[in-house]
Amino acid sequence: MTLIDGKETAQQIRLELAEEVEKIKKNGGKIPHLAAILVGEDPASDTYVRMKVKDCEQIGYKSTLIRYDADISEAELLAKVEEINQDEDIDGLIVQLPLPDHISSEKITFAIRPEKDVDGFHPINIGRMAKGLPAYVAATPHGVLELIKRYEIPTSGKHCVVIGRSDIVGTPVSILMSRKAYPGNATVTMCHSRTPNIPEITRQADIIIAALGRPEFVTADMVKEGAVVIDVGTSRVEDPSKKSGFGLKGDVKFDEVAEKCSYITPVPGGVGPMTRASLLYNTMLAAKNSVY
Ligand code: L34
Repeated sequence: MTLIDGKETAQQIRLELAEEVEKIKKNGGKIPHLAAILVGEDPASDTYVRMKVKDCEQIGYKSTLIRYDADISEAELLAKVEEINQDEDIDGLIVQLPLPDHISSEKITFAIRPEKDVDGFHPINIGRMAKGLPAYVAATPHGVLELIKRYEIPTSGKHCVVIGRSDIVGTPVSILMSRKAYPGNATVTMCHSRTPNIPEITRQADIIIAALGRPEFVTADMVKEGAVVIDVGTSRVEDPSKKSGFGLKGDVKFDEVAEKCSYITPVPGGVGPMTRASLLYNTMLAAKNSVY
Protein backbone atom coordinates (compact mmCIF):
# COMPACT_ATOMS: atom_id res chain seq x y z
CA MET A 1 0.00 0.00 0.00
CA THR A 2 1.30 3.44 -0.92
CA LEU A 3 0.18 6.38 1.17
CA ILE A 4 -0.46 9.37 -1.08
CA ASP A 5 1.12 12.32 0.70
CA GLY A 6 -0.94 15.39 -0.18
CA LYS A 7 0.92 17.61 2.25
CA GLU A 8 4.28 16.82 0.71
CA THR A 9 2.97 17.06 -2.86
CA ALA A 10 1.36 20.43 -2.12
CA GLN A 11 4.66 21.66 -0.70
CA GLN A 12 6.42 20.51 -3.88
CA ILE A 13 3.90 22.47 -5.99
CA ARG A 14 4.45 25.55 -3.83
CA LEU A 15 8.22 25.26 -4.40
CA GLU A 16 7.65 25.06 -8.16
CA LEU A 17 5.39 28.10 -8.06
CA ALA A 18 7.85 30.02 -5.87
CA GLU A 19 10.54 29.43 -8.50
CA GLU A 20 8.16 30.75 -11.11
CA VAL A 21 7.58 33.88 -9.02
CA GLU A 22 11.35 34.41 -8.84
CA LYS A 23 11.53 34.25 -12.64
CA ILE A 24 8.66 36.70 -12.98
CA LYS A 25 10.40 39.09 -10.59
CA LYS A 26 13.61 38.89 -12.58
CA ASN A 27 11.81 39.61 -15.83
CA GLY A 28 9.70 42.40 -14.36
CA GLY A 29 6.45 40.51 -14.96
CA LYS A 30 3.20 40.52 -13.01
CA ILE A 31 3.43 39.12 -9.47
CA PRO A 32 0.33 36.97 -8.88
CA HIS A 33 -2.19 38.62 -6.57
CA LEU A 34 -5.04 36.69 -4.93
CA ALA A 35 -7.95 38.36 -3.14
CA ALA A 36 -10.07 36.33 -0.72
CA ILE A 37 -13.37 37.38 0.82
CA LEU A 38 -14.44 35.75 4.08
CA VAL A 39 -17.91 36.44 5.49
CA GLY A 40 -18.80 35.56 9.09
CA GLU A 41 -17.04 33.48 11.71
CA ASP A 42 -17.28 29.86 10.53
CA PRO A 43 -14.21 28.25 12.18
CA ALA A 44 -13.44 25.89 9.27
CA SER A 45 -13.68 28.70 6.70
CA ASP A 46 -11.55 30.91 8.91
CA THR A 47 -8.83 28.22 9.08
CA TYR A 48 -8.90 27.51 5.34
CA VAL A 49 -8.74 31.15 4.29
CA ARG A 50 -5.96 31.96 6.74
CA MET A 51 -3.99 29.01 5.34
CA LYS A 52 -4.57 30.25 1.79
CA VAL A 53 -3.22 33.70 2.67
CA LYS A 54 -0.21 32.12 4.40
CA ASP A 55 0.45 29.95 1.33
CA CYS A 56 0.52 33.12 -0.81
CA GLU A 57 3.03 34.74 1.52
CA GLN A 58 5.22 31.63 1.50
CA ILE A 59 5.65 31.61 -2.27
CA GLY A 60 5.86 35.34 -2.89
CA TYR A 61 2.35 36.11 -4.15
CA LYS A 62 0.51 39.21 -3.12
CA SER A 63 -2.70 38.56 -1.21
CA THR A 64 -5.57 40.64 0.05
CA LEU A 65 -7.93 39.30 2.70
CA ILE A 66 -11.29 41.05 3.04
CA ARG A 67 -13.37 40.09 6.05
CA TYR A 68 -17.00 40.97 6.70
CA ASP A 69 -19.38 40.32 9.57
CA ALA A 70 -22.08 37.74 8.88
CA ASP A 71 -24.71 40.49 8.62
CA ILE A 72 -23.21 42.19 5.54
CA SER A 73 -25.90 42.69 2.88
CA GLU A 74 -25.81 40.87 -0.43
CA ALA A 75 -25.71 44.21 -2.25
CA GLU A 76 -22.68 45.34 -0.29
CA LEU A 77 -20.87 42.09 -1.03
CA LEU A 78 -21.75 42.34 -4.73
CA ALA A 79 -20.38 45.88 -4.79
CA LYS A 80 -17.06 44.61 -3.39
CA VAL A 81 -16.89 41.83 -5.99
CA GLU A 82 -17.51 44.42 -8.71
CA GLU A 83 -14.77 46.64 -7.30
CA ILE A 84 -12.28 43.76 -7.38
CA ASN A 85 -13.41 42.81 -10.89
CA GLN A 86 -12.20 46.26 -11.96
CA ASP A 87 -8.97 46.21 -9.92
CA GLU A 88 -6.17 45.65 -12.41
CA ASP A 89 -3.66 44.50 -9.82
CA ILE A 90 -5.81 41.61 -8.55
CA ASP A 91 -5.55 38.49 -10.72
CA GLY A 92 -7.80 36.10 -8.82
CA LEU A 93 -10.77 36.44 -6.47
CA ILE A 94 -12.38 33.83 -4.26
CA VAL A 95 -15.36 34.18 -1.95
CA GLN A 96 -15.07 31.43 0.63
CA LEU A 97 -18.18 29.25 0.90
CA PRO A 98 -20.53 28.64 2.64
CA LEU A 99 -22.06 32.13 2.82
CA PRO A 100 -24.75 33.16 5.34
CA ASP A 101 -28.31 32.14 4.34
CA HIS A 102 -29.43 35.64 3.36
CA ILE A 103 -26.76 35.83 0.65
CA SER A 104 -27.14 33.87 -2.58
CA SER A 105 -23.84 32.11 -3.24
CA GLU A 106 -25.02 31.66 -6.81
CA LYS A 107 -25.45 35.39 -7.31
CA ILE A 108 -22.04 36.10 -5.81
CA THR A 109 -20.29 33.37 -7.80
CA PHE A 110 -21.89 34.55 -11.05
CA ALA A 111 -20.79 38.13 -10.34
CA ILE A 112 -17.07 37.26 -10.33
CA ARG A 113 -15.48 37.89 -13.72
CA PRO A 114 -14.69 34.47 -15.23
CA GLU A 115 -11.14 35.71 -15.94
CA LYS A 116 -10.61 36.17 -12.17
CA ASP A 117 -12.62 33.15 -11.03
CA VAL A 118 -9.65 31.08 -9.80
CA ASP A 119 -12.09 28.86 -7.85
CA GLY A 120 -13.51 27.72 -11.18
CA PHE A 121 -17.08 28.00 -9.84
CA HIS A 122 -18.46 30.37 -12.51
CA PRO A 123 -20.69 28.60 -15.08
CA ILE A 124 -18.43 29.83 -17.87
CA ASN A 125 -15.46 28.03 -16.34
CA ILE A 126 -17.52 24.92 -15.58
CA GLY A 127 -18.82 24.92 -19.16
CA ARG A 128 -15.35 25.41 -20.61
CA MET A 129 -13.98 22.61 -18.42
CA ALA A 130 -16.82 20.30 -19.52
CA LYS A 131 -16.10 21.09 -23.18
CA GLY A 132 -12.36 20.51 -22.72
CA LEU A 133 -11.49 24.16 -23.37
CA PRO A 134 -8.89 26.06 -21.34
CA ALA A 135 -10.54 26.85 -18.00
CA TYR A 136 -9.93 27.29 -14.32
CA VAL A 137 -10.64 23.82 -12.91
CA ALA A 138 -12.05 23.99 -9.38
CA ALA A 139 -9.33 23.52 -6.78
CA THR A 140 -10.47 20.27 -5.17
CA PRO A 141 -11.05 18.30 -8.40
CA HIS A 142 -7.82 19.74 -9.77
CA GLY A 143 -6.00 18.63 -6.62
CA VAL A 144 -7.40 15.10 -6.92
CA LEU A 145 -6.21 14.81 -10.53
CA GLU A 146 -2.82 16.26 -9.70
CA LEU A 147 -2.28 13.60 -7.01
CA ILE A 148 -3.22 10.84 -9.47
CA LYS A 149 -0.81 12.36 -12.01
CA ARG A 150 2.14 12.87 -9.69
CA TYR A 151 1.82 9.32 -8.31
CA GLU A 152 1.53 8.08 -11.92
CA ILE A 153 -1.59 6.08 -11.15
CA PRO A 154 -3.01 4.50 -14.32
CA THR A 155 -6.57 5.62 -15.14
CA SER A 156 -7.15 4.60 -18.78
CA GLY A 157 -9.85 1.96 -19.04
CA LYS A 158 -10.18 1.76 -15.25
CA HIS A 159 -13.52 1.78 -13.48
CA CYS A 160 -13.68 4.96 -11.39
CA VAL A 161 -16.55 5.24 -8.92
CA VAL A 162 -17.27 8.73 -7.63
CA ILE A 163 -19.45 8.97 -4.52
CA GLY A 164 -21.15 12.36 -4.32
CA ARG A 165 -22.56 14.69 -6.97
CA SER A 166 -21.85 18.19 -5.66
CA ASP A 167 -21.24 20.82 -8.29
CA ILE A 168 -17.82 21.63 -6.83
CA VAL A 169 -16.40 18.10 -6.47
CA GLY A 170 -18.43 15.05 -7.51
CA THR A 171 -19.73 16.42 -10.79
CA PRO A 172 -16.51 18.00 -12.11
CA VAL A 173 -14.30 15.11 -10.99
CA SER A 174 -16.63 12.69 -12.84
CA ILE A 175 -16.35 14.76 -16.02
CA LEU A 176 -12.57 15.04 -15.72
CA MET A 177 -11.99 11.34 -15.06
CA SER A 178 -13.97 10.40 -18.16
CA ARG A 179 -12.45 12.87 -20.63
CA LYS A 180 -10.00 11.83 -23.32
CA ALA A 181 -6.74 12.70 -21.52
CA TYR A 182 -4.57 11.66 -18.61
CA PRO A 183 -5.70 11.52 -15.88
CA GLY A 184 -8.96 10.41 -17.47
CA ASN A 185 -10.11 7.86 -20.00
CA ALA A 186 -11.77 6.04 -17.11
CA THR A 187 -15.20 4.45 -17.11
CA VAL A 188 -16.97 6.59 -14.53
CA THR A 189 -19.92 5.65 -12.34
CA MET A 190 -21.36 8.37 -10.13
CA CYS A 191 -23.16 7.29 -6.96
CA HIS A 192 -25.22 9.58 -4.71
CA SER A 193 -27.87 9.58 -1.99
CA ARG A 194 -30.48 7.93 -4.25
CA THR A 195 -28.20 5.10 -5.38
CA PRO A 196 -29.63 1.99 -3.68
CA ASN A 197 -26.66 -0.37 -3.93
CA ILE A 198 -23.53 1.74 -3.38
CA PRO A 199 -21.37 -1.06 -1.82
CA GLU A 200 -22.13 -3.34 -4.74
CA ILE A 201 -20.90 -0.67 -7.17
CA THR A 202 -17.85 0.46 -5.19
CA ARG A 203 -16.70 -3.18 -4.92
CA GLN A 204 -16.26 -3.10 -8.71
CA ALA A 205 -14.14 0.04 -8.62
CA ASP A 206 -10.46 0.27 -9.51
CA ILE A 207 -10.53 3.86 -8.26
CA ILE A 208 -12.90 5.24 -5.61
CA ILE A 209 -13.25 8.97 -5.16
CA ALA A 210 -15.27 9.59 -1.99
CA ALA A 211 -16.76 13.09 -1.90
CA LEU A 212 -20.06 12.89 -0.07
CA GLY A 213 -19.16 14.50 3.25
CA ARG A 214 -20.23 11.62 5.53
CA PRO A 215 -17.45 10.65 7.98
CA GLU A 216 -16.16 7.08 7.52
CA PHE A 217 -18.87 6.15 4.99
CA VAL A 218 -16.53 3.92 2.94
CA THR A 219 -15.76 0.72 4.87
CA ALA A 220 -13.45 -2.20 4.03
CA ASP A 221 -16.29 -4.41 2.75
CA MET A 222 -17.00 -1.78 0.04
CA VAL A 223 -13.49 -1.87 -1.43
CA LYS A 224 -11.89 -4.30 -3.87
CA GLU A 225 -8.42 -5.64 -3.07
CA GLY A 226 -5.81 -3.38 -4.74
CA ALA A 227 -8.14 -0.42 -5.34
CA VAL A 228 -7.04 3.23 -5.31
CA VAL A 229 -8.98 5.29 -2.76
CA ILE A 230 -9.08 9.07 -2.83
CA ASP A 231 -10.79 10.64 0.20
CA VAL A 232 -12.13 14.15 -0.37
CA GLY A 233 -14.14 14.43 2.87
CA THR A 234 -13.00 16.76 5.64
CA SER A 235 -15.72 16.74 8.29
CA ARG A 236 -15.02 18.37 11.63
CA VAL A 237 -15.98 16.05 14.44
CA GLU A 238 -15.73 16.57 18.18
CA ASP A 239 -12.63 15.05 19.72
CA PRO A 240 -12.08 15.85 23.40
CA SER A 241 -8.56 14.39 23.24
CA LYS A 242 -7.46 17.23 20.94
CA LYS A 243 -6.47 20.63 22.25
CA SER A 244 -8.81 22.32 19.76
CA GLY A 245 -11.68 20.03 20.81
CA PHE A 246 -12.21 18.69 17.30
CA GLY A 247 -10.57 16.44 14.74
CA LEU A 248 -10.90 16.00 10.98
CA LYS A 249 -12.55 12.87 9.59
CA GLY A 250 -12.59 11.77 5.99
CA ASP A 251 -15.32 9.90 4.13
CA VAL A 252 -13.24 6.71 4.37
CA LYS A 253 -12.71 4.46 7.39
CA PHE A 254 -8.99 4.75 6.86
CA ASP A 255 -7.52 2.08 9.15
CA GLU A 256 -9.52 -0.84 7.77
CA VAL A 257 -9.66 0.35 4.15
CA ALA A 258 -5.93 1.16 3.85
CA GLU A 259 -4.96 -2.50 4.24
CA LYS A 260 -6.82 -3.39 1.02
CA CYS A 261 -5.61 -0.49 -1.13
CA SER A 262 -2.79 -0.08 -3.61
CA TYR A 263 -2.93 3.71 -2.97
CA ILE A 264 -4.88 5.76 -0.44
CA THR A 265 -5.02 9.40 0.68
CA PRO A 266 -5.15 10.24 4.40
CA VAL A 267 -7.28 12.92 6.08
CA PRO A 268 -5.82 15.29 7.07
CA GLY A 269 -2.80 15.54 4.77
CA GLY A 270 -4.42 14.26 1.56
CA VAL A 271 -6.68 16.19 -0.76
CA GLY A 272 -7.11 19.23 1.57
CA PRO A 273 -3.60 20.67 1.12
CA MET A 274 -3.88 19.97 -2.63
CA THR A 275 -7.03 22.11 -2.79
CA ARG A 276 -4.95 25.01 -1.54
CA ALA A 277 -2.04 24.27 -3.89
CA SER A 278 -4.40 24.17 -6.87
CA LEU A 279 -5.76 27.58 -5.97
CA LEU A 280 -2.20 28.91 -6.09
CA TYR A 281 -1.72 27.19 -9.45
CA ASN A 282 -4.88 28.78 -10.88
CA THR A 283 -3.79 32.17 -9.57
CA MET A 284 -0.50 31.79 -11.46
CA LEU A 285 -2.48 31.03 -14.63
CA ALA A 286 -4.55 34.16 -14.00
CA ALA A 287 -1.49 36.36 -13.53
CA LYS A 288 -0.09 35.06 -16.81
CA ASN A 289 -3.42 35.35 -18.63
CA SER A 290 -2.94 31.73 -19.70
CA VAL A 291 -6.60 30.70 -19.66
CA TYR A 292 -8.30 33.71 -21.27
N1 L34 B 1 -14.89 29.49 -2.44
N2 L34 B 1 -15.04 27.84 -0.81
C1 L34 B 1 -14.43 28.33 -1.91
N3 L34 B 1 -13.38 27.71 -2.49
C2 L34 B 1 -12.89 26.54 -1.97
O1 L34 B 1 -11.89 25.90 -2.58
C3 L34 B 1 -13.47 26.04 -0.80
N4 L34 B 1 -12.99 24.91 -0.16
C4 L34 B 1 -13.95 23.99 0.47
C5 L34 B 1 -14.85 24.84 1.39
N5 L34 B 1 -15.24 26.12 0.80
C6 L34 B 1 -14.59 26.69 -0.25
C7 L34 B 1 -11.80 24.84 0.48
O2 L34 B 1 -10.92 25.68 0.36
C8 L34 B 1 -13.04 23.05 1.23
N6 L34 B 1 -11.73 23.71 1.23
C9 L34 B 1 -10.60 23.23 1.93
C10 L34 B 1 -9.39 23.94 1.97
C11 L34 B 1 -8.29 23.48 2.65
C12 L34 B 1 -8.35 22.28 3.33
C13 L34 B 1 -9.52 21.55 3.30
C14 L34 B 1 -10.63 22.02 2.60
C15 L34 B 1 -7.13 21.84 4.09
O3 L34 B 1 -6.10 22.43 3.98
N7 L34 B 1 -7.25 20.77 4.90
C16 L34 B 1 -6.14 20.25 5.68
C17 L34 B 1 -6.35 20.44 7.16
C18 L34 B 1 -6.75 21.80 7.59
C19 L34 B 1 -7.04 21.88 9.09
O4 L34 B 1 -6.10 21.76 9.85
O5 L34 B 1 -8.22 22.07 9.45
C20 L34 B 1 -6.00 18.76 5.42
O6 L34 B 1 -4.92 18.23 5.68
O7 L34 B 1 -6.97 18.14 4.97
